[in-house]
Amino acid sequence: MTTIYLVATKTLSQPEPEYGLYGDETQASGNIVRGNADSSDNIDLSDPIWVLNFLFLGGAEPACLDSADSDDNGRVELTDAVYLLNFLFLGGPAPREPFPACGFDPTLDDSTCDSFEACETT
Ligand SMILES: [Ca+2]
Ligand SMILES: [Ca+2]
Repeated sequence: MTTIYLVATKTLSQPEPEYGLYGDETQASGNIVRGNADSSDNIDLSDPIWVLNFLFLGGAEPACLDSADSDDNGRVELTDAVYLLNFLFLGGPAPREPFPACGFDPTLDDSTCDSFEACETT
């Protein structure tokens, strides 16, 4: 019997904070990496699984819905998990900005972001 392991990890860079971009109008969107739904050190299979667990299995809500909203349409839904899987394993498009480095969500929408530990510098 042959066992096939599928592993995909994309390590995120952690740039120096860009002071001056932290205007009041962007504070609400937080400093995030899109697609890193579980706010870990990287984007990997655990992120779409986190989204699916939240949506369908009663798992914990991501502290930062903006990071889980891979396609930046303002909602966290099945398509965001599919989007990530397509990116990780099928060469699909990368998550919308901010990605792959920490940054502010340029889109005003209903997604919220209470905290995103992976981009906290202190
Ligand atoms: Ca992650
Ligand atoms: Ca979405």
